[in-house]
Amino acid sequence: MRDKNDWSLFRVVIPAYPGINIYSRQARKTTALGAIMVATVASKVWGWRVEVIDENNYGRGPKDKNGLPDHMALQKENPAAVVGFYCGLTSTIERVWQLAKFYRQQGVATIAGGWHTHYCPEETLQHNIDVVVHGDGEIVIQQILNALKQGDSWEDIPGISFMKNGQIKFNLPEMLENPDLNDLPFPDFGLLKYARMKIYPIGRIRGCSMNCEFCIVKGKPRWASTQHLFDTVKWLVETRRARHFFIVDDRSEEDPEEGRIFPLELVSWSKYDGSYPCFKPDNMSVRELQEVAIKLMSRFYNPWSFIGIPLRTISFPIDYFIRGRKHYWYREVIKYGGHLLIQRWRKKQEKDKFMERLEKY
Ligand code: B12
Ligand code: SF4
Repeated sequence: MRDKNDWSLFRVVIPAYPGINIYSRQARKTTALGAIMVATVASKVWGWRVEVIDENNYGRGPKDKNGLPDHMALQKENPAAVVGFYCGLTSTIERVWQLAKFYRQQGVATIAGGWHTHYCPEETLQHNIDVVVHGDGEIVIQQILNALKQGDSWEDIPGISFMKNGQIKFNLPEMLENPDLNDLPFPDFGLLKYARMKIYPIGRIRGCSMNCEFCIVKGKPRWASTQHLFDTVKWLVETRRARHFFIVDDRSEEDPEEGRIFPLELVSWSKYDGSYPCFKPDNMSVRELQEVAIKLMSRFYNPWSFIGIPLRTISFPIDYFIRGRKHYWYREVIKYGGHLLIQRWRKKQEKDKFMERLEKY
């Protein structure tokens, strides 16, 4: 059997945002699902090791003088034979070009995928990128890696652009969209290196039927089953103790059959005990749906805090002054106060006939 170290490394890079923005803090706890999906599928190709570097979520790895990942050090530590760039956001493209130049100088093959490159293959290929992937990358990445390993030509790989004899070549997009999203593997966030994962991006629906002229998102709407999404969540909870999820879907309405995803986006999985629905079934009334929000809030604002108030008041001076510990005794007051407010809100809602009128309408 061949030594594992003979296997080539495919590094997927999620480029840094150009500056601090409102997503910067969240980005340090999450990552880009598209890059992880491509890496997950690539990691199942024999002969390839895979890692993902998310420049926006990069804690302990080697850094350059600007505080960004030091790719020279990364190459010394673990040389990549192929690097793939996530190009979903135009704002990060200049960073991709900068990195592609560096990797090209190192003799590394470069691949780019994502909405920006899909629309601008020519521009991308002029910036040290060897191949542009159009559309979903899961199927085509296996073909590209196999071709690179065996030294085969890319002529027969569908849905990619590349340069040949100074001319751009565009292969017809036979597989721009994955035929069945239920076939996709669960995203493997374990491939992410030097990152801290708190919020797990997951998705069920791709494409959009609305065709707004200003929008980059195109393609026939397609979706995995809600069961597939739940299975993904379950697997992430069981394997990675995931607690918080972010559903990246643009338009959940695209799937009329399985209904709209309701509060899963807002609820931490640890609080979910199966006693309320995460999907709005057709037979659920608006009032029942409204009750879901109350149930959720009741997890935090509960009547038991009433007992906690005197207990915390007694233990506070001991903990704070003697044991020198921080003590949030006032939380119990907030929890109980919140509980009283929820009760008032519930009573008000019970009298409110608007919901029934809305239902009839
Ligand atoms: C979730 C999301 C976010 C999240 C996370 C972003 C992230 N990096 O994942 C957050 C909330 C942070 C976000 C922020 C922003 N977003 Co946003 N976001 C999305 C959204 C809705 C889904 C992305 C997603 O996860 N899709 C699911 C995955 C599986 O698909 P994918 O990413 O396309 O990846 C597949 C392929 O593209 C390809 N692929 C991708 N990378 C690679 C790499 C390789 C090597 C290969 C082979 C293939 C490949 O294969 C993947 C798997 O099939 C998209 C819309 C959309 N539907 O794509 C907008 C979208 C990407 N966002 C957009 C924008 C504009 C922004 C903001 C700039 C908004 C703003 N004004 O603040 C900010 C970015 C801030 C910044 N600093 O630049 C635009 C991008 C347009 C553009 N040309 O830049 C989009 C397309 C929305 C739109 N309707 O126009 N966004
Ligand atoms: S994703 Fe939103 S903005 Fe883009 S085409 Fe669909 S509905 Fe329009």
